[in-house]
Parts: sequence; structure tokens; C-alpha cells
Amino acid sequence: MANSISVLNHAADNIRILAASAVEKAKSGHPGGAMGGADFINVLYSEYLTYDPGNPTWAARDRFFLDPGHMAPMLYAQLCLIGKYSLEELANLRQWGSPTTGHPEFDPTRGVENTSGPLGQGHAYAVGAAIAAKFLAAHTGNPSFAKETIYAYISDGGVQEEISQGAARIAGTLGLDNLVMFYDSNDIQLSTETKVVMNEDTAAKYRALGWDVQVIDGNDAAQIRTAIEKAKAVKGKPALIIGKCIMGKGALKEDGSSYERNCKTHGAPLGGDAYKNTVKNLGGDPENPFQIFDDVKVLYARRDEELKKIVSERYAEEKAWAAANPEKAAQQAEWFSGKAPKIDWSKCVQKDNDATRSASAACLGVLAEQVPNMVVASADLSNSDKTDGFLKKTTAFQAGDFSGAFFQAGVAELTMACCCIGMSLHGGVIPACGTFFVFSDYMKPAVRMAALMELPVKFIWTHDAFRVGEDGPTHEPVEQEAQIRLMEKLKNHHGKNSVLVMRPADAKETTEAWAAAMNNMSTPSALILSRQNIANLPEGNDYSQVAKGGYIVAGSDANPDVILVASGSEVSTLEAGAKLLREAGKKVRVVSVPSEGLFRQQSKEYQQKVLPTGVKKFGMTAGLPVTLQGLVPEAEGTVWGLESFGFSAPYKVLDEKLGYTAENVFEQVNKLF
Ligand SMILES: Cc1ncc(C[n+]2csc(CCOP(=O)(O)OP(=O)(O)O)c2C)c(N)n1
Ligand SMILES: [Mg+2]
Repeated sequence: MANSISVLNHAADNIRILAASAVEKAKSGHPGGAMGGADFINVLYSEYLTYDPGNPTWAARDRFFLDPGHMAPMLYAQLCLIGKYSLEELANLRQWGSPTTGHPEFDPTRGVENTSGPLGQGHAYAVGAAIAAKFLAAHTGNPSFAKETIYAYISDGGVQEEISQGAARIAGTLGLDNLVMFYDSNDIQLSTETKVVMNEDTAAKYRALGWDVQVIDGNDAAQIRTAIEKAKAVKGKPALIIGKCIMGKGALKEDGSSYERNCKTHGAPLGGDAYKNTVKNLGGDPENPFQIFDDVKVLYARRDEELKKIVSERYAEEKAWAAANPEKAAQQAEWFSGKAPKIDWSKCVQKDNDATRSASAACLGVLAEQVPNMVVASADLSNSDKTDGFLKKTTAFQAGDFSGAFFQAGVAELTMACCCIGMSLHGGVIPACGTFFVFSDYMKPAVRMAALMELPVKFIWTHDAFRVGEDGPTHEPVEQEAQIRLMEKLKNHHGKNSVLVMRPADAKETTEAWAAAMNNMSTPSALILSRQNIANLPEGNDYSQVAKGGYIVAGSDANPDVILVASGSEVSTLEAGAKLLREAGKKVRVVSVPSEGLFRQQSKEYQQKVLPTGVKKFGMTAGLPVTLQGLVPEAEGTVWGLESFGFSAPYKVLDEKLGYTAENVFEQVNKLF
């Protein structure tokens, strides 16, 4: 029996009251958008979203991704109706220690599938999750994944963000028919009406990108229901429902006149009498607003029963599949366990004196063979960033065929990174993505969100320094390592370094760096890799020490007069300089620090053993000097770094001109004595 429209409207009003009241009590927040979107979210949750009320992390559940995080009160109010939050928690919106944070923070057990706030990224998370569902359907055969729908809720701000175009392009190209987006098109944004900044035919734009598009009244429950039915039935295309919604639906001003379609309700409590009038208008009690109406309780109790039935049927299908495919079922359980995959790295054969990007390709070849749930992406650079080491052993996704494991993202680094985040949020796959290090600048907002959400996405950044050479300063990273190492210093809410950043010094260190990245399932990892060949570290080097983040390289002298410190290819330059220094009678230690963050996690004794206070030190980095200044205190030595943009010339010329030579190491170190 279909729910009556009047009950659905009552439930939407209930959401409006709860959202506006939470904001009113918090004295801050965003009521207007939440009130306008209430009808859609209510129809979705009361009739369509398929999840297991008793098992919130069921692998094949439908997902709901909210992009406009400022509409948190709408999501929390909805999640109150299905029992994931208490009314008391809702009433504590935005307060210290409350789970109802100002913008939603990833917690699938509570029904929050993504952290949201930076507008636009949610579009690509949803696309990534839809890709993951297609991948899992193809690679496990579990029939549940083919029935899964990814819903995304987007708004004017997200549509204006460029990433929305990248996400829509990919969803259209890959024909993601398991993706349904609802666009809350209310013609209002934070500071203006949308017409001031936007004069596009959004429906035509999405159609041109290969989407099925419907335009409806976003506050009409019957139209919403029909639109979701149609969207779910679309084959071979993603679906967009453009809902013309009324900002602040039902809101009244203090004088009782309409407070709808008003920018002021975007980001401030309705306030005083306006609030009271609004709650009364919506059928609530301003003195006691945190209530769920009886008929709304019945609506959701009935949906709960319905879900139990739907889910038990799905579980029965999954059980039959698991019985017929015990290995696949065990594999799926492993993929969703959150445990690091077991990898036999002895299969990874490295060439001597190789570029670390090529060494990474060797690692990726091993991963392609041993980690069947890994997905590797590249932003149209797979033959340069050497993710082709993975691609050569699989095929790229295409519409209707997700049997491979490579994701060609096109030239869209932020989109690619956010799609990888979405895959990781979905769970069951381990995503990695590659591009040039200088373009990590385009990905920084995604890295930050992956770090905040503690997702084990792997970032592969090659062409790590000015040694890109002839391409010149646009392609030569300088300050990027310092930036990403700041993320290494930033702690996540579990007190861990929020990102693991490794810049290996030679081919074999690269294997160890990849091993560390694959072992790390609790934060993102980044690998910074060279374009050019690098001489091997000295014979007998103990590479197992890479896991400590910093260590003494083989061949170092006891009781050194000076300690030379670097990461990446500068370590080999220091080795060449050390040779000259030793010939001149100096005792030299060379220390490789692929990750300062990891090194700082070791015991104080170990850190002192490697870099004892009081011994002269010299650091060399192709990045800004600050990259190494944490390891080389000013009182004990100097850091040779790059303090300007790079230049266009063959890299060996740049090494000479910029002082990255054995001779300059010799000269600079001698200045310390
Ligand atoms: C990347 C990013 N830039 C800016 C903001 C600040 N911001 C939050 S909401 C908003 C306006 C969004 O308008 P819309 O999506 O239409 O939401 P509505 O006003 O309809 O609730 C802005 C600029 C943000 N959250 N993220
Ligand atoms: Mg808007």
C-alpha cells in the first residue's frame, strides 16, 4: 500500500520543524536549504533507500551522499526519523562532543556516508561509489551489488563547482545507471539569487554529458516518487532529477508574511517570532519542537518492517550466491574487513639504478596480480606516471564493462581523487591514483578530505622535482613537498599523522614505500617519485629500515664528523658528495628520510641514534629548504634547497646550475667546519 501524500507532507514538515529548531537552538546553522529539501529526502528514506536497519554497514546497501554539508540539519532530522540519532542529539546540533557536528562527518553506523562541507566533492564521491558498486558486481558476482543504488543530493553551489562537470562527464561516459542525483534547485544561494552568477541550462548540460534528466517540482511528494521510479529504471545512463525547491519552505517572518525564497534563511536561524510563526505554520509546537508526529512514527515503523522484508530477501540471494561461490564470498568478506591485503613483495623485482616511478610500476605490476580489489586511476598520464605498470595487467573500465580494474579519469585530478575517495567510502576496493607531483595542487582539497575521513586512498605523484627539466617551471614542483608534509604533521581525530608521505631514495626503497602504503589502512598514503634514474644506495643497505621513516644508509662512517640528510634522489647526490668528503678525510653519515612524519613516530632514542644532537648536519632537498629544516636545526648546519621556481633546461644542466652536485655538497659541507 502506497503511503498517502498527506502523511508524506506531514513527515516533510516534521523534518522542516526539526531542522529549523536545531539551528534555532544552536543559534547558528543553515535552515533554509534543509527546509526546501525535506520533501525529497523524506520520500527517498520512507519509500526507496534500501538499507538494513539492524546492520548499517551491510556491504550492498544503497548509499545516500549529501554534497551540501550545510544542509546537515536536514540529514540529521531525517536520520532521527529512522532512529540513527536521538532528538536530544539533534537538539545539541553543533555543540562540543555532540555527534551532530556542524557539517556531517563520515559515520556509516549512523547513516552518514560521507563528510561534506567543501561543495562539489560529494558529486564525485557518489560517482566513485557507483563505480565501486559496478566493480564489485563484476568481480564478485554477488547479485546484491547489481541492485545497489547510489543517491546523491546536490545543490546550486555544487553545480557551480567545476568538479561537478568532471563527475558528470565520468558518470556519463561510464554509463553509471546505478547513480541517481537529486539537484535541489532553489534559485537561491548564500549571498545572491543564483541568476546573478549562473545563466545555464543545467538540464541540457547534463543531457549533453549523457545523463537522463527530469525536471520536477521538488516539493511535490507525488512528483518526487514518480521521478525516483523513472530514474531507477533508466538503463545505461546516470539519472539527474532537478527538483525546483522552495528555499525555506513553510517559513514565515515575525509579521506572519512569507519568509520563503529568501537568502537570509540560507545560513542563519530564522530567529525569534519568525521561528515561532514558522513552527506553528508547519503544525509544530514552538515550546516543545523536538517531537516526531505520531503518524510519522507509523510511517517509518512501516518502512522499517518493509526494509526487514526486502533485506531478508536480499540476504537469501546473497546466501545462495555465497554457497555456490564460497571462495568469492570469503574474498568479499576480506575486502570489506578493512584489513591490509597480504602481499608477497619478494615477487617484486627491481632494476638497478632505476627511476623510482619505474620502480613504482614494478610494484604496481605485483599489486595487479596479488590484490584483486585494487583499482588504479590516472589523470591521462598512465604512461608517464607509470600507473601503466598496473594497466598492462588489466583493462580500463568502460560503459557496461567493469571487469578490469583501471580507471581512466581523463585530465581531471580533483575529480579523479574524489572518485577514489568515493570508492573508498563505498568500501570493498582499495583505490590509488596517479599524476605529476606538480598537479597535486589540483588535488589538495581531496587529500585533505581523505585525511579527515581517514580513508586509505593511495596518491602516486611522479616527476617529483625540477629534474622534470625541459618542461620548465610550470611542471617543476618546488613547494609541493613542504605542503604535503604539513598534512603529515596534521593529526587526525585518532591522533595519527593524517597522511603518510613517502619519498623513496632508490628502486628498492620504492618497494618498501609501497609496502608501507599498502599496510596503511587507517590514513591516506602518498608516494613521491622521480622521473629520472637514480643510482642505487650502497651495497648492503638494510631496506627494512624504510618502515622507520628515516635511517642510516649502509656505508656510513662511525662517529661521523657530519651527517648528510635527504629524501628521494637527493640521497644519491649526498652519497656522491660523501665520497669526496671521505677522500678529504671526513667521516660522513648519510641518512635517508623517506618520511619525516614516520621518523618522528619512532622512539626518541632511535631518532637520537640516527640524528644525534650536536653533530654537524647538512640537508639537501629539491624542494623549499623548509622541507628539511625540521631535521637540520639551524645551530647544527644548513639545508640546500630551491628557493625559487625552477627553469627550463635539461635536468643535468639544472643540477649543475642549481647546485645539486657532489662538488657543491663538498663545498657546502666544508663551510660548516
Ligand atoms: C567549496 C566551498 N566553497 C564555499 C562554501 C561556502 N558555502 C556554503 S553554502 C554556500 C552557498 C551554497 O548555495 P546552495 O548550494 O544553493 O545552497 P542553499 O543556499 O540553496 O542552501 C557557500 C558559498 C563551501 N561550503 N564550499
Ligand atoms: Mg540553492
